[in-house]
This record gives sequence, structure tokens and C-alpha cells, in this order.
Amino acid sequence: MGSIEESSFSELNKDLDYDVLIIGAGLSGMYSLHRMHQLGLRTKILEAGGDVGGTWYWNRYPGARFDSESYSYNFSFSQEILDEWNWSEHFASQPETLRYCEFVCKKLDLRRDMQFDTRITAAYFQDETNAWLLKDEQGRQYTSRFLVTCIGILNNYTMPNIPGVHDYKGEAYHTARWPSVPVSFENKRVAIIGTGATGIQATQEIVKTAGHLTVFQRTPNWSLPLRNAPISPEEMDEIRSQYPEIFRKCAESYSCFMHVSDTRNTLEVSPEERQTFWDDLYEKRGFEKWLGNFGNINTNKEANDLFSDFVANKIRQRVKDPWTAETLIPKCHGFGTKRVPLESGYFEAYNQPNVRLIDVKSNPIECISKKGIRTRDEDFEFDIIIYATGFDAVTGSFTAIDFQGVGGIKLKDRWVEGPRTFLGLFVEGFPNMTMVMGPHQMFGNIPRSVEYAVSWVSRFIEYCRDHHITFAETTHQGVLDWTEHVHNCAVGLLANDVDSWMTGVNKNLAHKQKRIIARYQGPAPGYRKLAEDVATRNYEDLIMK
Ligand code: NA7
Repeated sequence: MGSIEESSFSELNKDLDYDVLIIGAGLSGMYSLHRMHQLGLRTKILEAGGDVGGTWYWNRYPGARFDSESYSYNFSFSQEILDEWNWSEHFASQPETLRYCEFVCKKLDLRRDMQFDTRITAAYFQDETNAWLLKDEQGRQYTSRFLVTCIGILNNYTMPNIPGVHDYKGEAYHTARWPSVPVSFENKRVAIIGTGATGIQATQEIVKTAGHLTVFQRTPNWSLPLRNAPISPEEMDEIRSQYPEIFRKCAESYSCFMHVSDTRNTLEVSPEERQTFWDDLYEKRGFEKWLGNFGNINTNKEANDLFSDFVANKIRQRVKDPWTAETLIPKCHGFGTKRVPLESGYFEAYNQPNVRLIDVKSNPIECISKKGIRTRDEDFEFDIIIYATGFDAVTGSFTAIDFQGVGGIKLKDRWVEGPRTFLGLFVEGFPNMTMVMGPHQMFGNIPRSVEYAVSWVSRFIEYCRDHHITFAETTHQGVLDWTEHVHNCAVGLLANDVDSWMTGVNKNLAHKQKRIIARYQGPAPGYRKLAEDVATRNYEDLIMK
């Protein structure tokens, strides 16, 4: 039996199919559905994929795994799940993470309200009824009072804008749409285009079995050792006992990781001390080498150059061929100004006789041919081409759906100059719609940010339920102020001067997009304080009816 609030709220929505519709069954969607269940609301998840997992459902390419420590990545809200789930590695592989998603789903009995193979193509706000109308690829329609978007920040994958992509007759895969059946590389001539976090993970795995691997690199990346290791049952018990401490550290840190940056100024530490600090750091696991580093490598070009030189020397030590080593060292952007990929033997892969690096900057790809790839200087034949060419990130998940708000305003028009949001949760003119991991939110260690955003959204919907609110929208001023705040937080960060998915640049898109401030770059505790303040004041910053 539901409470009076539940039943009268559902009564207000009785002409609608649901109280709440959620798009996406990744981590955000799963947790959102759980919270809606707890509120007793009629909720449905509509998911394009054939099962749960989101990112971890689609990105099943060889070598896909966490770059965050497994035990800082998992959900923290359920003690039962924390007690029962064991990680087998410090940085879990994609199959294990997908099993985790399935486990959570079963534990929370979520599947009963999930509909798979349902790609939403349009979401229209209905002015007459203050409701949302969603349409899927098959033309089916769904209505609800509230809409929660859980569509991920890296979802809308992009193929390279190279002529002939569709002419190729061999096997071809984008890493974000990897088949669920195994792909064999034995005795095959394999090409991979792209050397971001995905390309690096895939390369170091595929090289283990490929007959020959050719890596096409346009821009090298500053990559550091992951230093993964198995977790024994005893170690897992120990980790489990430390969960409160792990989550406390994440909650207090700048970007929701377990690591805390060193507040010393790089330039004021003696060269010897710096070298020792960095040598030690290089041996550490995961992102500690980035996030536990001197904080001002992210803001001070001179400090950044020093650490970039340190990493460049490590690459020179690890790659035997001098041309290959130099080609793998980034020259046009500093360390950490793009998302740092973590690797396990990536650089050593180039020491194998069956691996070759092609520098696309000096030897551009002219086209994809029927049999392979033609560059200015050479014609290559391949059995398999792998596209690790990334995503139309952050806003791309939103432009993939025809979102229309009040009076039919299109979201893509509203964001033509870059995203404009309130708290990264609301858009002006899009009432009753909240975004979990929308632009202008703190991304960092994603599940930590997801948990907070879902908790905020759920409490907001609970408030609406309890106060019989059927219309809630951000104000124009709220959006102006928040967007200005997000932009101010980004000032001085070297990363914003660099083209990457973090700044919304994707050269494969037909339309030219200038750099944007895609994410909240102030400290995560600061973000949460501001968002909590809005909640504590009973959402009076919003227009509610
Ligand atoms: P990224 O980081 O966007 O990397 C894409 C890579 O593909 C990058 O090296 C691109 O080079 C390269 N690329 C893209 N288009 C082309 C064309 N047309 N020709 C040659 N090379 C191309 O995506 P990932 O999937 O690796 O990682 C995304 C995030 O997922 C990652 O940061 C983690 O958070 C998880 P470019 O740099 O544009 O020159």
C-alpha cells in the first residue's frame, strides 16, 4: 500500500502512463529506478541496449576496464551489495563490471520496470498537460509527469570522417559497438585508428594475439601505468572493512577519487625532491600519479612542462625504437590536459616485431579502401579495422534525441552556444526534466557523481510528490548564474585550452563545434554544497506549480 502522498500524486498523473520515465539503464538509470521504487512511483526505464549496464554494456571491446579503483567505483548506497559483492582485480575488466551491474539489478529487483531494445528518438514536453511524451524508434509512445535522463556522457560514438569508411569489405568494428561474440585476431592483419583511453586499452590487449597490428595515431596521449593486480579474498575482506574510509576520501576529494593532490608548488620543490616524489608516484596504482601529484601541474604551464618531461623520459626508456618513442610523446598538449589513459604494457607493445605505429599527422589517411587503409605514403591491406575514434561526448547524448521543451523549443537550439544549465540538472524551458550526468555536473569518478545526482533528483521528485507539484522549471536567472559560475570555475585550468572530448571538440562531426565548458570543474564538495543549499531551501530557486 502506498502512502497518501503517493496515491494522490499518482491520481494527478492518472491520465499519464507513468509518474516518471527514465531514459537509460546504466548506473544512473539503475540507481534512479531504485530510488523511484522506494518512493512508490510508477516508473519505467527505456533503454536502447539489449540489457543493463550502459557504458559497460556497449563498450565490450578487448581490454576494456576501469581506470578507477574497483572499490571506489561501485555503488555505496547499499550495505548489502557492498557486503556481498567481491571484486577480483583492483581495476575490474568490462565483463566483471557488467556482472556487477546485473548483480545490482537482481538484488534490487529492477528488471520488472525496464524495457530494453527501446531507442528513444524524441522527447516532447506537452504544454497542455505539463507532461512528457517520448517516442521510440518503432514509433511507440510513452507519457509521464517527470523525465529523468540517464543517457551518459560518452554514449553517442563517432566514426571517423575519412572517405570510404563504408567501402571496406573486411571486418570492421567501432569499440563502442563491439559484438558480444568473440572476435579472433589470430593470424589477422589488424588496424586500429585512435589512441585515446580506448585505443590504448584495446591495443595492449589485441597485440597479444594479433598476427600483425598497425596503430594509426593522430595525437599521442600522456599515458601512465595502471598497475593492476588481482585482489585475494583476504584483501577483499580488508577492502570491505575500509569502505567507509574509501567513500569518505572520495566525498572529500576534488573529483571524487580516493586521491588527494599535493598542495606544494611544483616550482618551489627542489629538482631532487621532485624527481624522488615523481619516481615514487610513477610506481603507484591508478590515477594517483595524476590526482595525487602537485596540484599546480593543472594550472601552471611551467610546472606542467616539468612533469610532462618526466613522463616523456619514461616513454623513451620503455620504447626501444627512437622514432617510435618520440612519435608516442605528445608535443602539442601538456600532461593531464586531456583525460589521462592508464596502460599496462602499451608502450612495450611497440617493441614487438608485429606492431607498427603510423603517425597520421605526417602521413595522413587519405581514405579507407575496399581492402584496407590508404595513407599519403602507403597502401595497407587489413583483415580487421577497429575504430577507437571516440564519442560526440556530453552534449552528443542529448543531440541524439529530439528534445523539445515549452512551446516546442529544441534543446539543440537552446545549447547552440554550448550548454546552459542550472546545477547541471535543469534546462530552462524543459520543465519536469532532470539530467543525471548532464553537462555542467561534476563528472570525476563517475559513480560517486551519479550517486549524488540521483540522490538529489530523487529527493526533488519526492518533494514534488509530497507537495503535489506537477510543474517545476528552472528560472532564466538561475541558468545565467549557474552557467557563469561553471565558466568561472574553469578559468586558469590548462585543460580548457586543449581540444578534447572534455572541451566538447570532436573533429568527426559534420558541424564545427567550438570549445565549450562541458563539465563542472570546481571542487566536488563545493558543487554538492551549492546543490544541497537549493534542496534545503525547498527548491525555491525553481518555478513550481
Ligand atoms: P577519445 O579520447 O576521444 O579518443 C579518440 C581517438 O581517436 C583520439 O586518439 C583521436 O585523435 C582519434 N581519432 C578520432 N577521429 C580520428 C580520425 N578521423 N582520424 C584519426 N584519428 C582519429 O575517445 P576514447 O574512446 O579513447 O575515450 C573516451 C573516454 O572513454 C576516455 O577518456 C575515458 O574517460 C573513457 P585526436 O586526439 O582527435 O587527434
